[in-house]
Amino acid sequence: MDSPLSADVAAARDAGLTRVAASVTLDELAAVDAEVLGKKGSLVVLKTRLGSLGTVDEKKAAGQALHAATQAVTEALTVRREELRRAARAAQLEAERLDLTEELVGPRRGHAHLVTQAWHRLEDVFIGLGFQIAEGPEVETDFYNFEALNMPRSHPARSGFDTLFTDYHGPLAEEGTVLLRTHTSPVQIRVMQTIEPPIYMVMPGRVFRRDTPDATHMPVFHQIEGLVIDRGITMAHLAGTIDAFTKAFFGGAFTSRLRPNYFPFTEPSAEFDIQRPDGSWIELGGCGMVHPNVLRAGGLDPEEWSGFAFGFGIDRMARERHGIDDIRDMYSNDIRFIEQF
Ligand code: FA5
Repeated sequence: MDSPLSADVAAARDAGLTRVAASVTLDELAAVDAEVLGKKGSLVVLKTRLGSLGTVDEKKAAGQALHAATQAVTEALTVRREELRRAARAAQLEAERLDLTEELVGPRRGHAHLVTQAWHRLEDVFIGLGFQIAEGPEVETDFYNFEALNMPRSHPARSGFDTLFTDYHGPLAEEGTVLLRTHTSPVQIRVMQTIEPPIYMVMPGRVFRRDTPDATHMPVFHQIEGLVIDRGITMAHLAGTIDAFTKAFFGGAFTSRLRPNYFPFTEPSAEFDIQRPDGSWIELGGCGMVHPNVLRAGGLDPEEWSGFAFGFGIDRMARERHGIDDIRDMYSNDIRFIEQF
């Protein structure tokens, strides 16, 4: 098939295919479709020349070539049309996409207060040491805050806790017996009353004292209480736990020590200090072996169970960790100070 018509068919086909491939919009492609395959299209008009060919074989061969060329261009158009449609859809989706990250560049977002951060970190560290978390009420009764902790009414240690009493009295409690808890130790009793030993629990929370604010005191502050009750628990377990905690919370360069002290609810009792890398010591809280009277108040037999407890100030720990001089600055509401942490 090497008549001039065949050459024209091949040329029209190749030109058509080239233009299909070069089209970058659906409109352009529709124009190519019309110009090659439309009524007066470059391939269609060639049909009119078939009649002028000499032999039947020539006509047949040219007709087949024309058909094949038309098919090739039609297929190329179909493939390219689909490609362009897909690209147009993608472009539209991109243009209509909602930018959900917009908020991030809008108003500045806040973050947890440094005492809340310390609270959460303490929980994480103790969970890592195998403890569970419990919480108790902020409004307590005299029984849980004092009596059950081996501080009966006349006990002189009560005066160490400058207590804020509520004026509630009624069917549930006598006048002067409902108070804002002065420490988290009452939660020890609540835990012992509800959970069967062995107990490995920490109890963070807010506490209240009639303390005048100064560089190391606030009237509203936070403590975290620890209670371990099991068989055969000794002072060595307490010292080991406090040291493991100190290193986990403050870092490996810190160490801890216990200094003899007195608390009515533990015997023996100790104050626990940590040593900074520069060698200086600071006091963080109290601890000791749970007093038998306290175990009994919690419903446990001191012959069977023993344990240790500790309680320290979260605000003081946050202050220490961040090297803040005055604890009052943490509650000053000065955003320039607070946002540093
Ligand atoms: C107690 O409150 C005992 N319940 C701790 C305890 C628990 C001892 C279990 C034994 C067994 P203390 O009054 O020392 O003890 O307070 C503990 C810690 O709370 C202090 O070391 C200090 O870190 C913090 N703290 C006490 N008063 C304030 C205050 N006004 N402002 C900020 N932190 C305080």
